[in-house]
Amino acid sequence: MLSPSVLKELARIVGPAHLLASPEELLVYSYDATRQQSLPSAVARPASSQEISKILMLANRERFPVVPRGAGTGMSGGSVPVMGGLVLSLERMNAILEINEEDFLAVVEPGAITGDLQSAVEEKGLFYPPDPASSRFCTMGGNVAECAGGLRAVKYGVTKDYVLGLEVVLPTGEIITTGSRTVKSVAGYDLTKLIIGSEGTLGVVTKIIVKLLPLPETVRTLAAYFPRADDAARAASQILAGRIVPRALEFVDETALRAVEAYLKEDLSAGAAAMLLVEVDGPAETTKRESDRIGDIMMKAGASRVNRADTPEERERLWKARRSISPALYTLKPKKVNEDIVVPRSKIVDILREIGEIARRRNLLIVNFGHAGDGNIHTNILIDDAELERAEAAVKEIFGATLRLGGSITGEHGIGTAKAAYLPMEIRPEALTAMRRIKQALDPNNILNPGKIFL
Ligand code: 2HG
Ligand code: ZN
Repeated sequence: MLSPSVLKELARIVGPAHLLASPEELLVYSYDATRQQSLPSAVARPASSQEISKILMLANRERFPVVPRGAGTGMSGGSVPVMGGLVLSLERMNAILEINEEDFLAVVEPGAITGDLQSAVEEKGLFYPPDPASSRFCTMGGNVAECAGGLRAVKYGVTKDYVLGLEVVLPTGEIITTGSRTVKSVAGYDLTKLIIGSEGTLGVVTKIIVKLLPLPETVRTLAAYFPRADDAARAASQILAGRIVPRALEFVDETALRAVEAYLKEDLSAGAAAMLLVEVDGPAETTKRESDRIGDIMMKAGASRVNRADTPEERERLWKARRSISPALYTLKPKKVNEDIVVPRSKIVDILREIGEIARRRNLLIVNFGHAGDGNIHTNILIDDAELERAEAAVKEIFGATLRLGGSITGEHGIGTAKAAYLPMEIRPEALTAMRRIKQALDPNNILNPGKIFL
């Protein structure tokens, strides 16, 4: 609980209109896409890094938790105020401050919607490649906090590969800048990379400088439908083994296909057991040659049909379907336990086979889809409340198999609260201690997003 005097002081800092405390408002800021829920005592909507600095100094003096929040689309509980306290919503700091065509960079505030940045730079012939499936709703600050990956990581990498520098308010209230506006900089420790993916536990990001690329000349999209899921997974590996790097290479299994078809009331796949959605970009001759080769590989691997999405409308239809899988799966069962394991790309067939065995043995509905091109599979266990214990045992087995194959338990959604219990499966005690020491050094009173990452 925040005392009346603290609430008064917070209202003075952000202005009374931007300090929310009614039950309805608190509810809106109490959950993320995990649907885990915990009510804060109040929500502040600051307009500047100076206001955030004052809030964090107050939090250290009065010892209350502060939980930074973007759009609440996170999938590991990162923005859920599990220990109550104050939610710090960055929604008002949403400006695209600069698009610099000479230096190929953009500067944004954390509340800017990722899709808005993509569109704004594309209008100028530039390209911001990271593309989370939720790009129309998620924020750049959230993307930095979790190091979001998304649909184009197979060719272009993830959020951390595009952030040149940051402005950050440290947990103790100091405002710092990290990195630079240059392509290169090795001055001191790389605090930019330390903050990216730290899930709002080491600082509040208030400005982000991102690198841009020229917008690719052409894009070609193919959708292939397979009667056997195994063949689709093998085709994904064969495309990469053929020395082609598509900008997207997505796998969708049968349950995910049926779920999204029902959700959108559309027949996409005529009953296929799996779909691959592949996209290449670059000069016209290259994309023509590559998409022809990819089409051949998929047919030889057992596809019954390969559709080329020639018009922007057809492309849009396919990507809308892909982006709708996650929301569609929420409609199948009361609980969606979603994972984002990542394995070396050569091991996709193996991990899918192991997950299939776990699903059969434990009698669970497990759906697989996602970024096969970079080995990042969204394994969703869809359950009723009564199946929770079995699902948790299955998660442990899936993580075990993932790590045995040389993978990682989270490719893009982060640890948050959802995977905190499993982090020691991947990270050795000595490394966990080093991480805790960093947290302790920057946040001695543990006020910034407590209860996350570490149990
Ligand atoms: C996606 O790629 C998101 O669609 C969500 O990362 C994944 O719901 C999921 O499991
Ligand atoms: Zn994803």
